[in-house]
Amino acid sequence: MSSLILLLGDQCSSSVTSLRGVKSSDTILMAEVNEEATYVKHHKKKIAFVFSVMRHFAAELKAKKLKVKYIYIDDPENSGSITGEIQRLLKTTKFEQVVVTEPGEYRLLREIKGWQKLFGLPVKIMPYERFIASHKEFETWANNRKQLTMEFWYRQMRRKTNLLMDGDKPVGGKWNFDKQNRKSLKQNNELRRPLKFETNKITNNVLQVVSNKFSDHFGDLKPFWFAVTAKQAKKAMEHFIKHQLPWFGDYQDAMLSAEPFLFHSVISQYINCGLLDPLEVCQNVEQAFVDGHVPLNAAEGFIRQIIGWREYIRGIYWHQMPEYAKLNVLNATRPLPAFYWDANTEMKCVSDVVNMTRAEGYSHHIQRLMITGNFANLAGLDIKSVCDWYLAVYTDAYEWVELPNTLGMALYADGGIVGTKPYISTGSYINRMSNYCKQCTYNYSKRVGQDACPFTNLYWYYLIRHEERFKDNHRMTLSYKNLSRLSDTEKKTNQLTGSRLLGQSGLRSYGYYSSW
Ligand code: FAD
Ligand code: DLZ
Ligand code: SF4
Repeated sequence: MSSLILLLGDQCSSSVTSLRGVKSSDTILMAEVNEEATYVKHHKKKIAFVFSVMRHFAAELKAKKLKVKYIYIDDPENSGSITGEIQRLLKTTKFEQVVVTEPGEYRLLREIKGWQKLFGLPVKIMPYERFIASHKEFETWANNRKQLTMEFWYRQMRRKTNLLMDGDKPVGGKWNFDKQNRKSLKQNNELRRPLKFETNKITNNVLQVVSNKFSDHFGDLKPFWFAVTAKQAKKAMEHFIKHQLPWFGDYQDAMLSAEPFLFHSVISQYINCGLLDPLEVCQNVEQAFVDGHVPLNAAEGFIRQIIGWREYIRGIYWHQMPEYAKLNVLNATRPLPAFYWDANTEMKCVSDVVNMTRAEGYSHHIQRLMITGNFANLAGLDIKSVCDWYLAVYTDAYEWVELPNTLGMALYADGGIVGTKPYISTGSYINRMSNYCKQCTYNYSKRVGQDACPFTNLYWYYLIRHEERFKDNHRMTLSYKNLSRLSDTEKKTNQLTGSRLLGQSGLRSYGYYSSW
């Protein structure tokens, strides 16, 4: 007898565990379903990307003479859910067992755990092995410590992978070269862009169906230029290593108006859906350093993002779920303003990031963290709405990676599990790292008054209203020392300006500072 192997949209890799030992008598089920495309209303480009990757991968499996049952989103019989599609197949074909590699999201794992009973068949859940560390390895590391500091996890991963190691010492004598990685960019620096691909017939069909079926979702569908096969994704990675990686470290935190990509790799969507292997990417980056093509600060900085941050974030998700998703230690409840969708705000930094997010389903890390995330945290926006926004709008977003980054890193709603202090800043930081402020009606250096910058103003009120929680945090000593210089009258004026600014941000009707 044979197995029904379910392959999810973010498992499009021939090394995925559920395909190990696949027999010609097995059936591989791949299904485009409404439930996965709409549990948050994903960006049109993300749906098109996932469907196109799925269709291309199904074709590769068929070319290997494997039996693939592929369900299209516009199939009139489509039940709309993964569970429904398995049930439909079980009605017509007998299988000995269902095999699936563990999914990346808790909600789906919970559903899968109910299948054995529902289908009356053994369900084998295989581990997802395209990470460097297993769940057990992270658990063991996390259970032994009070503070889950990424830097220490990263060192463990460096030792494990032997990347940029010289025996048991880090190459260059230091684990981390981040201090060199904070340069700002001028508009006239020569910028390299990610490798773009022409669409083929398969992708054009997907674009048509997504345009018809998901027209009310956020985001522009075209131009669509993503890699949709492992071969193309490899080319995109090689292009990045050759043309952008040498400057990745230097300009990692820089932001430029209308320039979403700068020297970033734009490969997270490829890694997350299975087209690229994270360890192989890092090995290629290390080789570029060994060959003298890229400096150490760039290679180390990039490798840290993947074997450090990416692995750490995934570890935190599975270590903390399901309680993690409900955390809201700062009681942030203000509704998400409309400008997160329509970019209609005077804040140039925010409108620029929302516009590029709409156009590309992408913005880079510092834009996610220090623009849209920073504002959400400072303004006390509702945690779930903000997390759902991030999950919907980025082509690389899956809950395992989106949630700890948003709820934990950007919003501090987990009370310091991911970050020991909130990632907040005034407009001065944004001005230093970008060219947004020069084009803005607000003045980044002004805390109060007619042209006060919302970031600069709200930063101080954030310190005031969360004083009890943060005043003894040694990483915030300087901020609280500065706050102590403000008189009560100055604090009051700060609040009045803040009320007006929140009003301009579309938040006035939800209450003034006094309601915090
Ligand atoms: P680069 O800047 O070129 O970095 C290289 C790679 O490192 C990325 O491709 C990615 O695989 C990895 N990486 C870097 N930082 C992180 C991180 N903090 N967590 C996990 N991986 C990381 N990343 C996602 O993949 N999906 C998400 O849904 C997501 N949501 C985020 C939400 C917020 C609020 C924040 C602050 C960050 C989020 N990130 C997310 C992390 C990071 O912003 C993206 O991985 C990165 O911007 C992707 O662009 P890139 O491929 O050009 O990355
Ligand atoms: C993201 C996504 C989308 C948009 N559509 C599908 C789909 O139709 N079928 C499918 O198998 N997977 C899809 N995915 C990826 C899943 O949402 C992903 O597997 C889960 O979120 C677990 O990470
Ligand atoms: Fe953003 Fe303030 Fe700068 Fe305007 S002045 S771009 S709102 S940081």
